[in-house]
Amino acid sequence: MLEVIVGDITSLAIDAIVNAANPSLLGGGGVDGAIHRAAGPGLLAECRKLSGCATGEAKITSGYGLPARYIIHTVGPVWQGGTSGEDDLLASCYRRSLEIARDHQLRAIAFPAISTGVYGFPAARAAAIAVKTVTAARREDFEQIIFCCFSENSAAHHRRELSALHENDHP
Ligand code: AR6
Repeated sequence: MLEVIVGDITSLAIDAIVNAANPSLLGGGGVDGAIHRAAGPGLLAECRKLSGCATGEAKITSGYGLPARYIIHTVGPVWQGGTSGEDDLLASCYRRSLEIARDHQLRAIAFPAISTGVYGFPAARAAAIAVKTVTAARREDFEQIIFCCFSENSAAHHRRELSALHENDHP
């Protein structure tokens, strides 16, 4: 089941939440800062052992103080105008996060709107990529995939993309 909600991803009791991290994996602002604050210092200690993460890739840690069991840290692209491979790198974040979740037999996962904050990716374009990529992945492996948006505006973009897909299914 694909769902769009508005809320704080750190509050979700779910198998895994995805973090929009940076290549150091050592914390930052936005959702990354919120996740590190809520998870506590054990998370930073584990992240230090991971040797960072490339853009478009993902790595998993335990959830520590979060209600989520695991955190999948992915690094979205910084928006540079759209001609530097940003679309493909963003799609890769969603794809790799789902692959890692599947490898760990996780059945429920929540994504934030990766790259659409500090990294400046246009929200509507990012939502189209997020919905298209998640829909194309092997969704039958999951019970629940949530787009956890931080604003109504972001949620509206995701809902619009989901309904456009359904209209294509049933013309
Ligand atoms: N729950 C859900 N979504 C959130 C939350 C939250 N608690 N907080 C913010 N968002 P951003 P990026 C939304 O900036 O653009 C960090 O410093 C936010 O409104 O968190 O990928 C990292 O360390 C936006 O829609 O991530 C990197 O340096 C979305 O999450 C850099 O920011 C992503 O915004 C990554 O930038």
